[in-house]
Amino acid sequence: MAEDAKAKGAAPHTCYVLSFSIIMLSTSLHNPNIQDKPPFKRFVSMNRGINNGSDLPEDQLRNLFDSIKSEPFSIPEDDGNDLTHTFFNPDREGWLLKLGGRVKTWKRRWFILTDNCLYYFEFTTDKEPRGIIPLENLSVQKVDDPRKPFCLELYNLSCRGQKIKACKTDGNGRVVEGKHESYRISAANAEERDQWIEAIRASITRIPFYDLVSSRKKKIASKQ
Ligand code: 4IP
Repeated sequence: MAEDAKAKGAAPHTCYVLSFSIIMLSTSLHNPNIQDKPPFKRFVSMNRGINNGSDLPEDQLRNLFDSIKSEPFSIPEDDGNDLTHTFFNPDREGWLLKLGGRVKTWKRRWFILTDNCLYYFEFTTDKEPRGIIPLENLSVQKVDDPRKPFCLELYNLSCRGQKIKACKTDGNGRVVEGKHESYRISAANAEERDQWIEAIRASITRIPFYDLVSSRKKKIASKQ
């Protein structure tokens, strides 16, 4: 679907952001616990300006919306588990404090670790995550922070100083790229911090699907 956008001339980062809004849409449309299904207009406003400041053609968004509505988005090679079930059987979930990317404010967020991603929500009952951090290529470590105790940090060892690939919803409900060079997160106590680190590490190393995708990407890159 995002490939379709790429074929139609959208920038790579547009496809990336669009992929996240597709995941969010699929979750809201097909999660049986969510009664209030987003209308097409809401999907349009979520994607406002994602194509280098302009909008993607409405008919393209309409096709995506209709297609996701008729069938939930699912990960190929996934053994039948579509994203409808993503949040029902997480590897770990709980409240954590997260430091902002540019503006350094600590926010209490409900984190869900599943499918090699960290999702965070404002409230446990929210239908859409506020942010999604794919853990592929990331590392996690314990870190001392002068402002908060029991911190851990997510970072990209090979690209220190560059932004981590992630997406979030901004104040206007639009999906935008994350602005973090690292994510600093504080747990309630040392035990919880260590359990989160362990769960995140296990998730990073466990999912063969991501290894498959990265080996495919390498193969394609080596052919170019
Ligand atoms: C915001 O600070 C929140 O901390 C955001 O967290 C954070 O986005 C913003 O980072 C930061 O500016 P204020 O609410 O005080 O403005 P949340 O989205 O959980 O509310 P992240 O990317 O951490 O989600 P920047 O990088 O957008 O400034």
